[in-house]
Amino acid sequence: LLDASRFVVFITGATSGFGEAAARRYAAAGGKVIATGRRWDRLVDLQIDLGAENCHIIALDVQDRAAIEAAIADLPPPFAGVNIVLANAGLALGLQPAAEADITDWETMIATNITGLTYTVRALLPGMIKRGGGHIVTLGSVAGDYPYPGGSVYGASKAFVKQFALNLRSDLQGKNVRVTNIEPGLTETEFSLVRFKGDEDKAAKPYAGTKAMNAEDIAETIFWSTTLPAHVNVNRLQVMATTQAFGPFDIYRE
Ligand code: NDP
Ligand code: 8X3
Repeated sequence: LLDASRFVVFITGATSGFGEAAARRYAAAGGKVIATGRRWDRLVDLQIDLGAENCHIIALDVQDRAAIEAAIADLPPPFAGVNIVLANAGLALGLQPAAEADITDWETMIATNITGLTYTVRALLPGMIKRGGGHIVTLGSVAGDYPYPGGSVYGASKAFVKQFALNLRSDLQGKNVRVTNIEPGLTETEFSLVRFKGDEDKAAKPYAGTKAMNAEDIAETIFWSTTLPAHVNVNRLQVMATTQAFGPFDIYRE
């Protein structure tokens, strides 16, 4: 396995859920973490927990390409040699049928999950190649593999992430840069609270009476995929709670 104390990990969406849990996991293994997100207070708390020598924080909205590029150009020496990118920042908004969905929700999901993710990867890739290699981990979803009612743009954005990750592998042939798309199912984070815009009752329903995965489960999966020997590349990894499986096709009847 690779020595995680040599990892320098750039994480988008480190203020909550998978991104925060991954920051803690990598730091616990001796890696250096660049934690980013919009909520500065949370980044400060994370840095206090992990120590400034292990965790560099940057307030960043992934929709802002200039801010991403500036942040990456300005990384202090111990954090400048990024060799793992965790392109994780993302969200679902709403669960209405397509014809009733809020178009601005669609715009935000596209701007974050698709455009922001491509900005992040594009900005970090040349340096990583120049330094001799690394690993890009993208956060897809089972929603990018299987359709579900109300999942229109969210699921499509995650299908984009999956195909983007696979296409990256083609372009990175011979460059020593691995690419992994992690595709989780039901996981209890702030994801549902964001999807239902702060409505705690609605947000709790997907997890009620069942055992979902938690952020640490996915952080461990991410971490594991990056510690595998350098000649091994996990292309895609679908991870579900044991309690989550598949339903029948929906047949319309008169
Ligand atoms: P959380 O809501 O707990 O965390 C989302 C993170 O994304 C936050 O840190 C948030 O930070 C960040 N984020 C959102 N918008 C932006 C933005 N414009 N710029 C920068 N950061 C942003 O959710 P999860 O941890 O569950 O989700 C992480 C990823 O995993 C997402 O891409 C999600 O789609 C995906 N996923 C989640 C699943 C689940 O069931 N939980 C399952 C499959 C995939 P801040 O608001 O501070 O900017
Ligand atoms: C998050 C999982 O099923 O709510 O990507 O879309 S789901």
